Amino acid sequence: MTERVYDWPDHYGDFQWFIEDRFGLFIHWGLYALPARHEWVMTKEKIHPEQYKKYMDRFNPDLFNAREWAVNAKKAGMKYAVLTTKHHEGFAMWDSDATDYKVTNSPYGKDIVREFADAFRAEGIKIGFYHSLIDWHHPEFTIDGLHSLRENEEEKAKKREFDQYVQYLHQQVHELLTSYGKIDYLWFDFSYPDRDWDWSKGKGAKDWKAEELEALILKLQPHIILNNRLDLNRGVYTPEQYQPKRSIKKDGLDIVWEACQTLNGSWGYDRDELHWKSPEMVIKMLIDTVSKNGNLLLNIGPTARGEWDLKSMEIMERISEWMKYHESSIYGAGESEFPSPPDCRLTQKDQTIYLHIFSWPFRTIHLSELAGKIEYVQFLHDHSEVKFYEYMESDIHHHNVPVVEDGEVVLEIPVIKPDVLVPVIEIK
Ligand code: H79
Repeated sequence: MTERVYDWPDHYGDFQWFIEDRFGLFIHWGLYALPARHEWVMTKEKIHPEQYKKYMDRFNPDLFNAREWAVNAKKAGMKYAVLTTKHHEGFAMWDSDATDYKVTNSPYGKDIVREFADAFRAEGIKIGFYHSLIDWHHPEFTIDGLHSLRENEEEKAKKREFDQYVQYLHQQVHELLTSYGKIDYLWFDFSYPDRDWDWSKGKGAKDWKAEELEALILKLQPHIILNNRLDLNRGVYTPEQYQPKRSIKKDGLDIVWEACQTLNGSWGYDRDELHWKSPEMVIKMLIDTVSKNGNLLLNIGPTARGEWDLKSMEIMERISEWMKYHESSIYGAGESEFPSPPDCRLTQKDQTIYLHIFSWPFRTIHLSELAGKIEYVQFLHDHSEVKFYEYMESDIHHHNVPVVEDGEVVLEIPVIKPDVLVPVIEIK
């Protein structure tokens, strides 16, 4: 594979495991699982923190089994998992000393972050924490254009000491990085400084005291990986519900990046959401991401009883089936140095190329720039041989008009598409 040099701060930890693993599980779980209509419900419906508390009083996921989640994630080939320790609603999913607004004060009573970290670590899955910078519950979080739930005159007029919130934010991060063992990835969400957003006033690195926070984090967990949402122009670039057109570079260096994607458009469990992606589409998104040298962080929003709903489970099962046969085209693989044929995606690992066929063509696939370089070709799912040619019989019969161009290799594929969601051909 082409040697890559990455844009990555010297003082940050090792990201090699991250670009090797490629596939992670995002879990959005919090009080918003109870209203079950999008994790932004508090702001969308302008629910005052006092009213929203009714969900904390009823939070009791009786069917939650962290080990089951971890086993499912592992089966689907996910190598790391990122749990919402606190979303914008402000509710702590662990036994935080900084607040009473926490899971251990709900009827459930147990520390979910601990159950998550222990169970996933036991399955060999790396541990990531999502933590919201935004907080709709904390009384000193000043109102700006994004936080419309408090946009009545009385709430706006209240004097707030944002510094107190920032101290709280730093304290909670300190707790998370000192009470749950080795944390591999910290995922902040999100900055919205004035220059980028249409909201009346934003918040960015200065507001969060991000430099200070980052220094604290790296002192506590020197190897940790950070995403880029502290507004410091470093860390893992995390496009949201968007597949970039190609691999991403900065000053000629590759960027470490990760697409975060939902199964149905909502991050939190959303009972009535209809925009479900098909299993095939989700698998194609994973492939597309790796072919552009990125990771995929795929989200599930568990229910208020602590389960993954049937539709999510069905997609996860189809991913598991696919990954069982095709994981070698994902792990450790990245963008190929060769051009992809139409309706396909290439990934590459050292000298091996993986051809992912998104739309099944009739009989042949033409590969550019590979003549003389190929020794053996096979399908991944059954290791059946794929014959290849660097010229065609028809070259001779058809008036000497060449149908294979210089440097091209022609793969002879079956008329019938193999019975896997996305067939992959391994080219050595
Ligand atoms: O945690 C997930 C989201 O809740 C959070 N980031 C992911 C990982 C996030 N969601 N949206 N945003 C960040 C950007 C803001 C989008 C908005 Fe809207 C558009 C806010 C108001 C309009 C989406 C649609 C949320 C409410 C309505």
